[in-house]
Amino acid sequence: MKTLGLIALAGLIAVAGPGAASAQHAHGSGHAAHSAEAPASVRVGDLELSGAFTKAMLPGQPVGGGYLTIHNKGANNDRLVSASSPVADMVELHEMAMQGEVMRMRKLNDGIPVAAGATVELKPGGLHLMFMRVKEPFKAGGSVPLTLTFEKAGSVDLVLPVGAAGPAGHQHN
Ligand SMILES: [Cu+2]
Repeated sequence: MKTLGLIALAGLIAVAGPGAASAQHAHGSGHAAHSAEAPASVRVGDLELSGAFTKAMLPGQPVGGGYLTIHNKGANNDRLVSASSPVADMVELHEMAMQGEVMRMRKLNDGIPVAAGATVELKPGGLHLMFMRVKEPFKAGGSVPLTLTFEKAGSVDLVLPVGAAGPAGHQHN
């Protein structure tokens, strides 16, 4: 059930040229202090994807997180159903939440709903993409290709800039 990027290839990809990132989105998201280059926003169907980034990985760290904001500008509910990348064996959809005093993550087998009109933020400490069994650790200043597949909007290709490694907050279990 992969419709790899065909829709996106039809011209929906906003290539991230310098300055292509306009000020369409200025989320005041308090603590996500990453300093990667300003990401462009990408449109697929009714969805606008912006602020995508990942972080540098420490040597020996097998997994990496991916983050972005998804805004559904349409009248229909949609859902992020899967993600993939050539740099990882697989990319899972995860959620982090406090369980008592422990921050735990779990895999979201039913995907991530993006209701009509809603904005869903994948960010450190919350919903995120998890690159599993990454072949080569992400390095700051690099970039990571990613394909997202939505139930209705279809598939779209993104390139995530790699920011500096964050404080080690992301534990996998
Ligand atoms: Cu995770």
